[in-house]
Amino acid sequence: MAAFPEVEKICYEGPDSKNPLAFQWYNEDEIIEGKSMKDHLRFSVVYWHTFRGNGSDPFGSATMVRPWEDGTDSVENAINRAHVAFEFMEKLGAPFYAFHDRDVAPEGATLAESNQNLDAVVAVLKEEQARTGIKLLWGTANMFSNPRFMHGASTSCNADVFAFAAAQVKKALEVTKELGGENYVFWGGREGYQNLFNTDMKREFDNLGRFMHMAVEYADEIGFGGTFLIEPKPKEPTKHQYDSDAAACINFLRAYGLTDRFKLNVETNHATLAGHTMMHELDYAGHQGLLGSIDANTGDLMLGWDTDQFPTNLYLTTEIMLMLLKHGGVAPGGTNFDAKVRRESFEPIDLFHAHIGGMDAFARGLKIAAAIRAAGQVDAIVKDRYSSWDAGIGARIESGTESFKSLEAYMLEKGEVAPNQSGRQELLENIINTYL
Ligand code: XLS
Ligand code: NI
Ligand code: NI
Repeated sequence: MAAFPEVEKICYEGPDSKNPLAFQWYNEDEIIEGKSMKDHLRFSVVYWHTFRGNGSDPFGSATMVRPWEDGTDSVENAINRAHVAFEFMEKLGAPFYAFHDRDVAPEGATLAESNQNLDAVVAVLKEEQARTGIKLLWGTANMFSNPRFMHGASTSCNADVFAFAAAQVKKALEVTKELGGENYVFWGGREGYQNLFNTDMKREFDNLGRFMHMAVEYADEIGFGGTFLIEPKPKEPTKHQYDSDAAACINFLRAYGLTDRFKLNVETNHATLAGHTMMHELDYAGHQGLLGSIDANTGDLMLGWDTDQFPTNLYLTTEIMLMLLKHGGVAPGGTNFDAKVRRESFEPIDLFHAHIGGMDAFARGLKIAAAIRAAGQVDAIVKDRYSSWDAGIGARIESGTESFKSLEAYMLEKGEVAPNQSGRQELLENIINTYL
């Protein structure tokens, strides 16, 4: 029985369409900068928010109406839900999805039972992937919900918890490989601290590094060749999370010798929680060659927490797409909607409205970004701004032939610097607005 009987396959109808169950901008075969929109964007649906989110918040209980749920935490219910998930993704036309181990299958009383439950559902996911052609963007292990992870997973003060986490990631890697997952994500939800008086930070970092090396070792052993991704987030649920932003993650990867196997999965709401823009985080990860994938969502200016709203702001999606195009695209990562419908949007149809809006906002951002790049106005202003480095003293400094001594001699002779030029910020902002 169909879970969404009133919804047909969502199609592209163009900007003039008034049909809320159609795309106005996402035209998957349209070619932009030599590549289809589908390949540029690589949209992915998340299992946790979309199929497990129940609308509860710290102040109130579940609101979501999900008629296919039987109210139990059984494997049978999980299998039925997997069919619903694929019906949804197929109708939406999303080429990828992502999940945590505990999203798709119930945790059992023991690790062995949890693994068995997972295997039962993974068999169904595999069939559904084969039936629909939908692929796994990434797998991950939930090492933050169960109370055993109260002090962290690989950074726990309890060595047994490290061992449990290792066993859980081992299984999650096997499952990700079995399903042809293209990446594997670590979001260190509780890898951080609440208080430094009780924390041996150095030991926790060393154990985090050790854990990541074990993951790489095991991936090699089973032949999982996907990219490992660390997802930066500064806080929530911990007060300070070790993977706080792109720069902190990259420093960790360098310090522990992991940059050849790891990249970053950058999320908008996490960037803003860290006091950065998404554009900043993408440019930072990108210029370090470590931009792996994005979690597409947005926060709320009035709420200082991870609200994980669907992205609809064209200015934001334009900035993101400018960065993705600049840094060579997002593949083998994707645009993963780590976003949830509001608890007041409790009907199943709202899941379609949310994803259609997010996909259209990104498709439009892609077109706008490509138009800005094609016109070349912005690039020309940036190029001109740095032109002092293209010849003369700038070129000599960059080629490595100058020193403090030679620069002193140059400046003593010249007496004062060449006059500065305007940064043209307002002009650039005006130019961007002409494309929106
Ligand atoms: C939570 C994170 C999480 C990761 C996957 O804030 O965004 O959903 O994406 O563990
Ligand atoms: Ni998040
Ligand atoms: Ni995320």
